[in-house]
Amino acid sequence: MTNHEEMALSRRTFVKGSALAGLGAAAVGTTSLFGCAPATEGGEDLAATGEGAAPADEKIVWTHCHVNCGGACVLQCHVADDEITYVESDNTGDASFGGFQARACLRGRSIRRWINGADRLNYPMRRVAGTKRGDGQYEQISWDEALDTIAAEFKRITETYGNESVFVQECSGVEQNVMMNNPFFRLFNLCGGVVTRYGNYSNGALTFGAQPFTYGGGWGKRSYKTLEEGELVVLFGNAPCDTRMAGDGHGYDLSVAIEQKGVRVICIDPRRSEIATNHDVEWIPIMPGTDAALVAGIAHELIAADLVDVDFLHTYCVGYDEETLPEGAPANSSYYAYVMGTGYDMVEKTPAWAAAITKIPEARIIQLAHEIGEAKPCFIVQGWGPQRRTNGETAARAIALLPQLVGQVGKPSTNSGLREGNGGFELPSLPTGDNPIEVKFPNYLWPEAIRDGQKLTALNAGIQGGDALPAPIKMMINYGNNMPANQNGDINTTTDILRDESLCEFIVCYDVVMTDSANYADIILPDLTPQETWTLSTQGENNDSKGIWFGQPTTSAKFERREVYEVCADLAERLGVADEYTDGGKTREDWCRALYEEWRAENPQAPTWEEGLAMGIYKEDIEVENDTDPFIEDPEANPLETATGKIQVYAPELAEMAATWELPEGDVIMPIPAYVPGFNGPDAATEAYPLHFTGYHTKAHTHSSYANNQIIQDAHRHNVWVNPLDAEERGIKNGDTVRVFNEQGEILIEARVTDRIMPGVAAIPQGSWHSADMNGDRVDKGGCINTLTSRHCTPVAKATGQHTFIGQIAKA
Ligand SMILES: Nc1nc2c(c(=O)[nH]1)N[C@H]1C(S)=C(S)[C@@H](COP(=O)(O)OP(=O)(O)OC[C@H]3O[C@@H](n4cnc5c(=O)[nH]c(N)nc54)[C@H](O)[C@@H]3O)O[C@H]1N2
Ligand SMILES: Nc1nc2c(c(=O)[nH]1)N[C@H]1C(S)=C(S)[C@@H](COP(=O)(O)OP(=O)(O)OC[C@H]3O[C@@H](n4cnc5c(=O)[nH]c(N)nc54)[C@H](O)[C@@H]3O)O[C@H]1N2
Ligand code: SF4
Ligand SMILES: [Mo]
Repeated sequence: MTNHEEMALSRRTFVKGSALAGLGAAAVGTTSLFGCAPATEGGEDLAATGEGAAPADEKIVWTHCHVNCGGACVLQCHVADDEITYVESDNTGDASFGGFQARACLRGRSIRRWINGADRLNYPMRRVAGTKRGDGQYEQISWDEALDTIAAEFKRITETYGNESVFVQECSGVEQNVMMNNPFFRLFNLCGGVVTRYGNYSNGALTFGAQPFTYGGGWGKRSYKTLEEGELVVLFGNAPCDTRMAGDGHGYDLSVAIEQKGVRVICIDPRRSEIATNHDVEWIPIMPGTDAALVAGIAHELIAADLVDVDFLHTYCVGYDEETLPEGAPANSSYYAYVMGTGYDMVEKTPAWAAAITKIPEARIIQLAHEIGEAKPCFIVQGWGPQRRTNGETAARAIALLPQLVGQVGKPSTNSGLREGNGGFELPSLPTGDNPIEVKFPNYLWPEAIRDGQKLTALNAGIQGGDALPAPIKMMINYGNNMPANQNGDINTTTDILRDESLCEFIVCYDVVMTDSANYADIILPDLTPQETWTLSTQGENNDSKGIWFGQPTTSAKFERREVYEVCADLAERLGVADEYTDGGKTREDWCRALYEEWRAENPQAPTWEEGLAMGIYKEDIEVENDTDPFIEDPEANPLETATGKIQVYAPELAEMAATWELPEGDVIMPIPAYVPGFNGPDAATEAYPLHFTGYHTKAHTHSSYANNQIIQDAHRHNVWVNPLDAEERGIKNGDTVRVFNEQGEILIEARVTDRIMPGVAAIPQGSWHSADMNGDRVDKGGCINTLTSRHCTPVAKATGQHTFIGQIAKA
């Protein structure tokens, strides 16, 4: 339920609305239970930032943006009459190369429009009896009734099906809020535990399916702050000016390196991202899902031109050639054999072979091989786009192989071909205690864990800590995530599963806004945002920078909104574990103080909690680490955490999985990073669905968060990118409304006809709010990409392959 028009409220009308709210005068009914923003008065509107003269009683309250964009930017909220009047960001310190300011992007600066928006949840609600999940009929209840119901359902379900049937979703919506490690875990771990997930939507294939078998973890990563004058940077599916937008983020630092250090950047991506548009950066369009083919073609040319660092590969790696294959590997299973045509498929991976698959001209592949082979140092880095595809693991491992081939990893100013590195402070989180239940499932498969339960096994679904899932999911807590009807793959299938109340018997949604996912809950709880309570964050997942932000409540809690730690304390009371849960009566503020002081015991130079609160933010200079890695200095004395202790071009663990796992048709696990197309991959287009798609993360929102701010959406519109050639064939003009459809479903969306996307491929940003009549035609007028994505996951980590799908576009 989005009400975009109502979002553009002026300060004057807003204050009036909240004064009413303060009197507790909100009408109660099934449609007026959320939203505190009256409609715009007289079309008047003010900019998202800064407005008018400051009232006399104004104060500044420091807090930070909390969403999952990798940032965690500083917000200085100007507050008067118990309302945020406008928002500034970090304007302290030095923003030049080496220094940093954690400046918020336009999303963070507009946060009061989210906090005060029409979609805001105000009261606990329950699904109206007799209606189905998805019908969207809710009625207000008291907190007591809501919490009594949740506690009673938890008891009933754990007694009937066991604690293994309770699942708490990931809470990426409140990611940058390090003190409050989802308190539901702390609560339920005191009550017998819950089934847990492994992996994540962000980098599941890379982190769980690729890097453990290559480097034994996230080894060899460095930040852009280590770049040398004029150095070559090659970005694979990494769009730092779209996805690392914080003032101390990778986008800013790479931009500064381009401008101030003359760094040369090549960007390999099916779409021309912001960094390749706004800077002197070369864009090489690539057919999505084919990075491993490009790497093989480059490897062929490196071999032909004698540019391979064979000494490096022989000293530090296993499996590049036959002589370094690990024990037990069959003959001709090395990467060299694969490239030269004596490997498993007996095809030589010439640049011409790669050109046909990647759609990059042969001459450009040859030139790229020379550029990479001759650049010392060279910084090769992938984003998470290539691995968010159905062949994600092999793509991620192939990109990581490139620096190995030229010996540009583990040395100063290089990168391991994984994502770029971060440095900074790390704070402890709210302790969750021990979970007595060891079984875990890959997080992408939660709908299947509801539907198929015990049918999910170690060999067919990557279940860990047991041979199979011991029980289906019967109770689900959705705190701070918008998975059910927005962010998870294949909304139509997922919501069918959720509508069947004989499967998952009880669902709680605990959010700040009325999302479409909330419509699948039995109970909805209204949260405070971190800006309305005590919070604490580090600099976030940014470049090398060090900061701590001390967040205080900007205003009092409005309506009946309540924050999660104390709500879980009330549940703990009902479940008989209150004293253990609160550790003898600690409040959220007490925990923030205690955890901060625990950290300060190791960092005595930092301010005390009270001093920190008075300062709002605390920053330290960082010394960027750029030494040769100990493994490179002495590989025998400092082995990597792989099975062989070396960098694994050939991974014996993957060979073992390939031999024993039950894979769906089309899925392949390879011990070397060979090119395989994957499910619905580059060879899968059909007459009915001739276009390949890619998703991406957009500037206009962080997933679905901020996507209901119409001012920002107007500035950066939600649309499907279509190449002029594909548009012409379909009679589509820029700005037309089009249907995008495939076997999963159909959306309506605006077309953007642009040569920023290669022919044959279309791109849709993820995160737009799903909006469909689910009892009717199910056509999604919100243009949410996950109406079109599939449930097919990656072969190794069983992670999301949501960037891969095929479909068709037609004029609406
Ligand atoms: N503004 C903004 N910032 C965000 C987020 C957001 O929603 N909005 N989300 C945050 C989160 S949680 C995450 S996980 C990260 C996501 O960060 P990423 O996963 O790195 O972002 P994506 O946009 O999915 O992918 C990066 C690029 O890869 C390209 N790409 C897709 N498929 C392929 C392929 O097969 N090969 C190649 N070479 N390129 C490909 C896409 O076109 C895109 O430009 O961003 C974070 N930052
Ligand atoms: N097709 C496709 N799908 C994708 C992706 C993709 O690239 N393509 N990317 C995936 C990735 S990488 C990720 S990380 C996920 C992210 O997906 P989600 O985890 O769902 O992330 P968000 O939509 O940002 O936020 C989740 C919810 O948290 C709520 N929220 C925000 N602040 C608060 C708060 O203070 N308290 C509470 N209780 N709730 C709050 C928001 O309103 C929102 O409903 O999406 C995944 N989905
Ligand atoms: S959305 Fe990300 S970049 Fe923007 S202000 Fe928030 S944390 Fe910073
Ligand atoms: Mo993510």
